[in-house]
Parts: sequence; C-alpha cells; structure tokens
Amino acid sequence: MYKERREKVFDFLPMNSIAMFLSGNAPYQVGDEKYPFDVNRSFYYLTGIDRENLVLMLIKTKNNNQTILFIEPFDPVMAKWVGGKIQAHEATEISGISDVRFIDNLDSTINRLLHSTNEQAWTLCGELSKQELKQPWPLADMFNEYKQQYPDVMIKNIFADMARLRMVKSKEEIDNMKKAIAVTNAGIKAMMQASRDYIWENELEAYFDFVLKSEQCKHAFYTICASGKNATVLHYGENNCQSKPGDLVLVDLGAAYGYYNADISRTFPISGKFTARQREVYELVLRANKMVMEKARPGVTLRELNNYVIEFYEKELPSIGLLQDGDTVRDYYFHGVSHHLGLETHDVSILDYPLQAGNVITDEPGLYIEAEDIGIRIEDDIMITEDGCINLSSEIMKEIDEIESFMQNGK
Ligand SMILES: [Mn+2]
Repeated sequence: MYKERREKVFDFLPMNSIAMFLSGNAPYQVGDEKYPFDVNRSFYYLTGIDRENLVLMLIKTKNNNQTILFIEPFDPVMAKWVGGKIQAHEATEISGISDVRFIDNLDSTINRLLHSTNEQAWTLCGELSKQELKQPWPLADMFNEYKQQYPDVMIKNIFADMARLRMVKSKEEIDNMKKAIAVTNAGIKAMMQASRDYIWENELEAYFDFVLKSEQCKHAFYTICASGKNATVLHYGENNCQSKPGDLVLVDLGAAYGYYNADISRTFPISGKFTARQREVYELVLRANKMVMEKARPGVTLRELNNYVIEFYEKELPSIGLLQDGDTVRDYYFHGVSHHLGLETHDVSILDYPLQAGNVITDEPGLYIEAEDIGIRIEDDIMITEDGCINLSSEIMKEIDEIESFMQNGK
C-alpha cells in the first residue's frame, strides 16, 4: 500500500529530482519534557511509520527511481531511558523500503547527488508550505542552503500534488475512519447517558475520554463540550462550566484510529428533553444537515455547499423569528459547512477544487443564537461516491425522538 502511494509520487515528480519528507520532531515544552510527538502526515501516508527524526527520500532520474529511508542509529543507553529507536528491519517491514540508512549520511547522500553531473539540473521537492498558513517548513531552509552551494538547483513545492493524492481515500483509509466514527458513537452515547442537570462540562467530557482510552483510540482534536451560552462560541474549549437545567449541550469531538480522524458534532438537552423552542431551532439545523447530503456529489465545491446552506437559512430563518431588524444569516451561522477529513481533522485540500469520488468531508451546519443561550451544530462525516454521497456516521443518532428516548430510557 505504501509502495503504491510512493509510485504515485514518482509519477508527478519532475525528472532529475530529489523529494524529501520529514517525519518531524516534537519540540521541547518545559525543561527536558517534550510535547507529544505527532508525525508529519504525508510522511506517515508514504511510509506507515510514526517515529521522530526520519527522512524519506525519493530520487527520480532518467535511469531509475530510488527510495531511501533515513533512520537514527540505535543507541542502547537511550533505549533504556526512552525506548529504542526504530531499527532497519522494522522500518523495512512496515514501509516496504529495503534501502534504509543512518541519518548521519543524509547530507553526504544529497551532496553526492547534487555534485553528480547531469544534462539536466536537479530539483529539490518537498511540501514547503501549507497554502492556508503560508508558513515555511524547516525543509525550505534546508533546500535554500543547498541552493547556495549549488546555484543550478531548483526548488519545487509539492504541497498541492500531495494534497491531490491524499484527498482521494482508499478503502483501507475509509475503514479506519469508520472505526474512528464507531468509537466516537460509543463515546457520545456514554455522554448522553451520563448527562444530568448541573453536570459540569468536563465531567461529561470525561465519559467520552474513558470510551476512547478503553478502545485504544486517541483524540482527533481537543473536545468541545459546551453547555448553554458557551455553545454559541465556535471554538469554546474550556469545558469548565456547570450546566443549568434546560441547557442544550453541544459536543464537537472525534476519535482517531490509526491516525484517521472522526469529526462529529451533536447537540442534546442536558436534562434529556428539548424545549419547544430548542426543538424548532434544532429541526432547522437538521434539515440543513440533510440538505447538504442531497447536494454533495462529484463536481460540487465546498463553497457551493456552504452557499446552499446560507440560501436555505435565508429562506427559513424568518419562520423561527430570526432575521429581524436587518440581521443576516451570518449573525447566526458564521462558519463553513464543510472541510476535508482524513489523517488531519482539517485535512489537506485545494481551495475550490471540485469534489471527487473518494473524498471524505464533514457536513456541519449550525445555528448560534446568543440571546437565547442556544448553540446547535449537527456534524456528520460523509464520503463522496460516483453519484452522490454516503453518510459514514449515519449510526450516530440525531433525530429528536431518538435522542430523547435514548436519554430517558437508555435505548
Ligand atoms: Mn469539523
């Protein structure tokens, strides 16, 4: 599987090029304590290895394609303190790369290549920036140093090419996401069952955490568990307030399985019963959520999906007493309805690129009425097919009757 993916990278690399992917390093947090290591997702996508300080190199010349993995030398003392580094045979077994070298040889390997005479200049390729952040990665500094030594060398950013590959998910990737979604479902049910008046947001959150750890899953991202007015703050993450009777609680959360993420939002009444007003607003968001699934298909863009939601709200919001006194939809719904999902929660994508079969995106309309302490978001994860889409999270309950019945009777 990883070899197949690397072949696809070779396909888009220019002739006479050296592509590099760094697994990354965890920065230090305090003293000798590091942040948890989080592997670079493109490196992982191409190797299946999630260890620090490794480099994947793909060399494309007229004569052949060469793949080298650079690893850290095994250090028996370090092994006693923090565990062993990955060894060559393990790395080969996971990634299918037979040419494994020690990372001390990285610089000399590159220098030897750049020194070698070719009729065509070398191109150094790497993911040099995230479109949306415009933030240079350390790879760019490294490439620039080589360029100073070898002025003929060209540098190419392959971020968009990698995004195009990663946007189309394989069956294995979808299966991992389905597992992440199933565990997320179990976690949400545990929260609904534990919910009661005056419960603290972080206590409710802990029920989700327990299910994830019990299922050997990690969190896809920091959980949002927001009651009452807190739910009207989009990225509320404090989760440290006590709920009040009658509150709605909005949860936006997800498990990660094999680095594949679920991203789900549900909104339910803390006491197990919606008020008439909450019901009215919830039904509208639910209709928007279902409408997006009707529209999502190959050829449509995320921007178009969002426009459908805005049009829908423009038409429907007056029926629930909103859009008075010059208010606009954006006063009650101010985020986008969708993003790509995969190895990253906001997965790599290309802006305004039409959807294709195999894409996985979220469907997450919301409505936030601060004056009424009502914040509602309903988020599903959907997979684009040849002629429409499939809801991967259809098992996670969202109908009012279902939620009320489950919360009151546990079924
Ligand atoms: Mn989301």
